[in-house]
This record gives sequence, structure tokens and C-alpha cells, in this order.
Amino acid sequence: MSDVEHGPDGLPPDEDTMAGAAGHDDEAHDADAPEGEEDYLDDEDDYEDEDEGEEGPALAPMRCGFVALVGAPNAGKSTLLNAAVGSKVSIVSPKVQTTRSRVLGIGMHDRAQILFVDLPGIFTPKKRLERAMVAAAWSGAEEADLVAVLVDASRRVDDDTNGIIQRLKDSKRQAILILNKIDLIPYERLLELAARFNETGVFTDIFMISALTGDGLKDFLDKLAARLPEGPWLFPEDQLSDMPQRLLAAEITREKLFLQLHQELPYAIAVETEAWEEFEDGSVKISQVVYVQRPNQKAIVLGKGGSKIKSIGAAARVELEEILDRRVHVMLFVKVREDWAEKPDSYNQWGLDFNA
Ligand SMILES: Nc1nc2c(ncn2[C@@H]2O[C@H](COP(=O)(O)OP(=O)(O)OP(=O)(O)O)[C@@H](O)[C@H]2O)c(=O)[nH]1
Ligand SMILES: [Mg+2]
Repeated sequence: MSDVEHGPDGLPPDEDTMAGAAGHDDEAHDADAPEGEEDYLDDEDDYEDEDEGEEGPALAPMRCGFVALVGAPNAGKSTLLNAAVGSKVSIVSPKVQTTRSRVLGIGMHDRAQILFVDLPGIFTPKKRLERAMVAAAWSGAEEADLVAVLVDASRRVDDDTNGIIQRLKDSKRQAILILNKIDLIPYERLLELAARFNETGVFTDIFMISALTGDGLKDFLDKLAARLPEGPWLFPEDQLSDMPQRLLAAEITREKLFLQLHQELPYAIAVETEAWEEFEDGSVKISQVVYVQRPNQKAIVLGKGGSKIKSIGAAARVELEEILDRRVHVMLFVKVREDWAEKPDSYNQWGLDFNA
């Protein structure tokens, strides 16, 4: 777990909603400044040398770097990101392909700022959205200082994982291996797996963790922090992510849809935050559209007498109240838009390449 407690105001204010998180003023955000890059680039003064200053013990150098989390769908990447950051930043579900785009999670660990980049799972894509997700995962890996490959150790090593390792090998990229979900399997099995992965020659280190229980996490973070390049922190230390609040709110609702709907339905759905209204009593009304692809899907999402969508909205509200630390009203509208997955607009807002 992170050593720094992140308050609910750790999320950046939203540039297009004027919605400051708890503790921020409700001022319009400077739309020209990239999200989260305003206050900290002049941090050089803090970048102390170990032997600088004569009083007190010398501080360890500041470190900062990007760590990409890659792996087959469902390996536990988003769970690990949340555990490492110490707060819910990326959505999680028992279903594959929950994460659709890059999610930054900022973890403070001693004098290191670990910038975790949660990415969609890597698999053989067929549809346009899937291709864009997998492309985003690989480009996230290419841009990072360190690549961590997560493997669900409780399952047979699948083709997706073997494919990831092969591609890293072909590009001569070294990585860290994380055997996750160790709470589910005996230690002997882990040793066998570690030996097998070690033979690939791709991995510099192997960690065994449970992102769910936190077992092994501290050791992993200690070693990871020490491997990051020295340099000033890129974000304020209480910031949790660079995700705009409107997008985060849409993601939370999408998580509830993933949890409460089944079969192909979660994959036919996209969520967009349409309006964000702040009231004087401190509460906020978040209006969102849930896009489905066919009329019969709309009927299922609504449920009998609207009971399903009501329950999804209620679950999203509870979580958003916790994250935003204020009273929240969630208004969900279900609309059929057959081709939402074929519209470039959707891809732009998620930071995905429509033509991947
Ligand atoms: N038992 C156990 N379950 C875990 C652990 N880590 C993650 N899970 C579960 O595994 C499932 C998938 O977790 P996610 O974090 O969404 O996995 P992901 O790799 O981000 O998946 P995609 O976004 O679909 O690629 C969820 O049900 C988690 O609760 C773990 O260490 N132990
Ligand atoms: Mg995920």
C-alpha cells in the first residue's frame, strides 16, 4: 500500500465541468493547461541532492517513472493499480476486457512517485474497439520506463500471456513478472510457474503477490520504487490520477453495468457523462447516457419497471459519493445507438485510436 494517505481531493478537477473535487474551488480550469501539469513542473527546487544541506539525515533522491501494467484480460491489473495507489482509480470486474483505455494511477512510495499505467488486457482482437484497446495496451507499454507483466497464477498459462512474452522477446524488451492471485494457489505451484517464466529470459525480476489481499505488495513496491529513474515528481503528491471527473464517473457506472449485466451485454455498452451540475448545498447531479446497440438490449438494461437501471444507478451513486466526498445524484438515460463502436468521437474521448 502507498505510504501516503490520499484524500478524496486527490483527483484533478475537471476542465470541462468546472467541477472541483472536494477541497478545490469551483473555478474554471485553465483549458490550455494539460490536465495535472500546472503546479508541479517547477518542482526542481525539491529535487535535492543526497548530500545537500548540513542539517539532519540526507534524503534519498526523488524518483519518478511510468510503470505499464500489461497482461491478459482479467489478470488483475486494475486491482493492482488500485491497491498500489490506495484508492479506487480504475474499474474492476470478474469479466474479461473491463478496462478499455489507459488509466493513470499515481502511487507515492517513500521518495518515489510511481506512475502506474493500467492498460486494457492484451488478447487477439476482432472488433474495432478491441483492436483499439489492444493497440493502446502496446503503446502504453512502449512509452513506459518499466513494463510489468501480470499473470493470473491460478489459471493455466494462456495463449494471450505467451503472445505477450513472445512480443517482448522479439522487441528485446525486458520486463518485470508479477504472478498475481497467489491467495488462490499453493506455493509449490508458484515456484514451478516462476521457474518456467524465468526460462523465457524476458524477466529481470519475478514477484508473487495478491492484489486482492495485498500480500507481497509492499516488497514489490519497495523494489519497484528503487528501480525508477531519479528525477522530480511529475504530479502533486496528493493527486491520484489524471482522469477527468466526468470520465471517472462514466467509468464507475460502466463498472456497475459490468457487474450487474451478463453475457454479451456489457460489451455492447458505452457510458457518457452528459451533464455535471453543482448545487449550493454541495451536492452534484451527474447525468449520463448509457448507449446500447439494440432495442432488446435497452429493455434488459432498464429491467422490469426500470428496476435494473435503478439498481445500477444506485450502486454508481454510492461509490461516487465515496470518491467525491459529497452527495451525488446519478441520472441514467438508456439510448440505442447501434453504431457507437464505429464512431470516431467515442474513441477520442477515451484516448483510443479509431484506426488502430
Ligand atoms: N483471488 C484474487 N482475485 C483477484 C486478485 N486480483 C484480482 N482479482 C480478481 O480478478 C478479477 C479481474 O480483476 P481486474 O483487476 O479487473 O483484472 P484486469 O487485469 O484489470 O482485467 P481487464 O481490465 O479485463 O484486462 C476481479 O474479479 C478481481 O477481484 C487476487 O490477487 N486474488
Ligand atoms: Mg482492468
